[in-house]
Amino acid sequence: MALTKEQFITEFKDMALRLYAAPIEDLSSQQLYQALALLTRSYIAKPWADTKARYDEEETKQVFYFSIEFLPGRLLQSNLLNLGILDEVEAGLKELDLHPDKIFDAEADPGLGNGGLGRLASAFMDAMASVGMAGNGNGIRYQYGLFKQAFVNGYQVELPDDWMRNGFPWETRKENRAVTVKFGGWVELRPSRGGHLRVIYHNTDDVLAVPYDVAMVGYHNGVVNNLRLWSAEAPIHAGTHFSLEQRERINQITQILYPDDSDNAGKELRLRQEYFFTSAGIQSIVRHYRRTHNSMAGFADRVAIHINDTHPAMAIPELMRVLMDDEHVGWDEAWRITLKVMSYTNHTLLSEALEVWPIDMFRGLLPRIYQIVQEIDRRFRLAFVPQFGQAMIDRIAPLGNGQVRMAYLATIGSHAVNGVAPLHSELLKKDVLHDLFQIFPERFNNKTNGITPRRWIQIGDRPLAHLLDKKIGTAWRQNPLALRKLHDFIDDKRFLSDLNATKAENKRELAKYIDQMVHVKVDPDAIFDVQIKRLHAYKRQLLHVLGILDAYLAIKRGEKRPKRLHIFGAKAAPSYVYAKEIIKVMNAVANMVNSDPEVSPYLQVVFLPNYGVTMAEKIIPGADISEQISTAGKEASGTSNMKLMSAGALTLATLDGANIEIKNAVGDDNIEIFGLTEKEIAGYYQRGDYRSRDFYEKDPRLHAVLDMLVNGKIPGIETEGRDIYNALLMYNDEYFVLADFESYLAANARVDKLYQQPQLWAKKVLVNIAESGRFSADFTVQRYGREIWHVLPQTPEDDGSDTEG
Ligand code: GPQ
Repeated sequence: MALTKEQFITEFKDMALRLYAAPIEDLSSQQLYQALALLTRSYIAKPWADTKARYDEEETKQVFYFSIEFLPGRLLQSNLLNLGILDEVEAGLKELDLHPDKIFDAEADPGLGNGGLGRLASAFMDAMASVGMAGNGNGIRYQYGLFKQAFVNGYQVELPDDWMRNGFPWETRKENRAVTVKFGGWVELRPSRGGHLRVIYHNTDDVLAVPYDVAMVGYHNGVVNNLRLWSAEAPIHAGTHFSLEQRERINQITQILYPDDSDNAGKELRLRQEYFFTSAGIQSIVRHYRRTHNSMAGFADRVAIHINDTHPAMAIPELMRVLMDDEHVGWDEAWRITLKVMSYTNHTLLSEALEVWPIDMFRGLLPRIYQIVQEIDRRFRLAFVPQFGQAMIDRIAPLGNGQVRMAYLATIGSHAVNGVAPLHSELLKKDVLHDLFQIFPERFNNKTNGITPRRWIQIGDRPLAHLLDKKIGTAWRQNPLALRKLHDFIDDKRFLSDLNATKAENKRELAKYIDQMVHVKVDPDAIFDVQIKRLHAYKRQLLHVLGILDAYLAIKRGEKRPKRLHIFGAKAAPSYVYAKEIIKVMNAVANMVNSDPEVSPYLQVVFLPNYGVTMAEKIIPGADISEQISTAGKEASGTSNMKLMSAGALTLATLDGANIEIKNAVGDDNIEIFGLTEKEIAGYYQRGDYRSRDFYEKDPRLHAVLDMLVNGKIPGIETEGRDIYNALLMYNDEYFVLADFESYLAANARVDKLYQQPQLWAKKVLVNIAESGRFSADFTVQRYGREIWHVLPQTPEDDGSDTEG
């Protein structure tokens, strides 16, 4: 859109006055933010309405991305950027003597997700709008987002995230689009005159699902898509009254986000949440379709529904229910439509994350849905037992062991199933969904994850963005593959030193931020070594900590090393005891290292509390090293690996998830790989001959480091140190930390050496940035659009996906 600085100033002052009856000089940063957000929203309104009208008019096939998590990050800057008015607005604010950053910092970060899965959903929303795809989100409007993390005496403490305290200016309540979701009760099936069944519900608990829509603004293209978040409210029936307790129970459904990342706790409220937003989404999609069509026959040509992991897998039986019970479509036709509409992404191989629900709970809460799942199960068995045998079908039918098995249901009810990086997609076929792959090989495919460079470079890393503009022009902002032009300058010494200078500037900024956050003065000349992700045993923050302890001991012995600053950000699920013990140890190690005057000139450690999208924007630009050190075969993809690469950090990694794609993209010389491969680890499992203690006994450095966990050298970790020591030595180190220790240290030594050669280092930085464009989510959603959702022509353009399996 077009907006001059002068226009903006007038309109902004005007908006502030209308809202607060005061001149801008009298307003707080929060008030200025609200005024600016509402003004921005007013710019979005027209293209938002126009986009919707156009989709309806042109009968565009629409994608609905169902996800129990979304992590959009702050929206003000990104909306201004995508509208194309960020520069004008910032210039205007400055002319008014206001500080844009202070205003941007007043925005709450909607933490409606845990980690990678939720962030991916939001990256896809941004990408779909930006490539002009008709893509809608469907999720939950949690009143409280992911807990805020604080450290008290080094222990994680969880505080409520009251993110809507000041309201959420980006949402629009659409009470005219509310639908009713039914729970519990019992179901009566009665044959009716038309020959179809009439389904009568008795004694149900009804919940009103009210949608709140959030605009998803496309980059410089006038497209504005919709993210629909559902909130639970008591229905308004004439003659029905709800007690406070009943209202409380209803409100609970959308009150809190479950804080478990990759873990299924089997709680009934969670099942309620899943059905709530899934049913609301399906009902509203069908209702909208039926406003302009007399039958459901063409539904699958207009609608694609994608389920982000299995949390929304009830979309399959729910769509069947609506098609049969409300629209009177017969089973076979309903199943044909459902299969064509539905597709599913799996995000993990970890068995504890695969959702299963006890049949009793499921049936009690969703009697009609359970009936339909039973029928899916019956027909599946009928169709495939003859060819594949009872034993195999028993293993993979939707119902078994007294449970509803959501990953199997999702695979059986979708026309496409994908993993999120080639290794992950291969392992799905080999292990977790092996039997289903035998039956439906054509459904399985890979779609490597992606990120949005608009947020991570254009907004998050302005110094780099400007340097790139100067050197290769601005085409990369529209098409990140244009970053490959950087290769032309691999021997341009001036440019290489500019790259280093830009990183140095970012590191000084990050050092200031660290000082503000945790009051530690860090040396901006150190190597900034970053590990930012959820705390989980398989991600092996512990391996990183053991590496730090080894460096500590070496420095104590008098060894000189290039200075390193280790930066951590990580939340642990509140119920995940082992992860929280690791957090305590990380904080204790940080304290010990930073307060030791012999050590701190060479080594510093900071653990920034409350890591999230907004903090990531501050950390990533200042990173020299990206630690991606999961046990091979455990990290489905990872996405912080892609973000850090695009900021020019060198990846220190195992051959896991999308690290392998990064290696293929940059070449072996521009990444540091170490550790066991997935095959080698599978070999240990098969033979059953992994003995962690052997590594402890053979390697004196490892021995010394592990002993530190229990010999009192690290103050305050008596219990935690002992538990971790035992997990590694008495319980045989489930995640192969000890097996990878030596090669991890060797890789770190190579990094130290490389960093001594600034020009060589800068070349590696250059190659990483140059090759990061292929990981843009724009390309990822286009591949989904062509190959799964069928909303784009089949002909692939050059999207950089030359390494994809
Ligand atoms: N992931 Cl199953 C989550 O963030 N939460 C989950 O519940 C599950 C997976 C992650 C996964 O661990 C990462 O490797 C992926 O990069 C990410 O999903 C997005 O696919």
